Amino acid sequence: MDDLFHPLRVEVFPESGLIAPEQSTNRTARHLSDMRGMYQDTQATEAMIAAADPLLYQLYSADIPDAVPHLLFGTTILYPGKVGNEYFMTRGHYHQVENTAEVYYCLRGSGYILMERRDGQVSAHALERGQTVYIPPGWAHRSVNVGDEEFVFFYAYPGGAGHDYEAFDALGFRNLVVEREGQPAVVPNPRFG
Ligand code: PAN
Ligand code: ZN
Repeated sequence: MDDLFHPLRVEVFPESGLIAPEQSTNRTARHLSDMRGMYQDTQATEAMIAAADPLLYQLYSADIPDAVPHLLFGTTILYPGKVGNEYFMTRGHYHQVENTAEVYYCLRGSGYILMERRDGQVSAHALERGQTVYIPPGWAHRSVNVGDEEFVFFYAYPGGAGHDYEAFDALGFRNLVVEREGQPAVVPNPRFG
């Protein structure tokens, strides 16, 4: 029963993104093989999967009921690297309950948060330690690590929001973050023609 849930305090380590105690958290790991077809360079994707199938990111979530009226929170640790010229990134999603927002607070490293709406509006914000992005309701979001160390951020969003990943199966996000002359650049996704 949700109303039997007790107040909880955990420790969030900003360098590692780990949350203690371990029994109060859940961990999810995503490898490149979980993201087939999401990077433009499918040859590089397959070669990297065959060689080592790198771990792209991990997600720690506090063990809180995923239901209204709770607030879910945790950390994402996105490792540095690229597939072809595209930086390591999360899958990205809309919340299934569109009327739900989210906050990301950067603890370490540097990245980009790509956002877009179903009507085609797009947004891209660089995010560094100490900076926060607000993801309004209705905006899909994907994070990208453009640095050479882990990109770590704390997130919080309403319980029961759910995740819609399928919206990006066909074409991906409208913007990509690629390396151009040694610098990150936000460019239009050519799959949108
Ligand atoms: C975050 C993301 C997390 C991983 O907790 O779920 O960064 O990204 P994907 O879920 O897109 O793989 C969040 O936005 N939750 O709603
Ligand atoms: Zn989200």
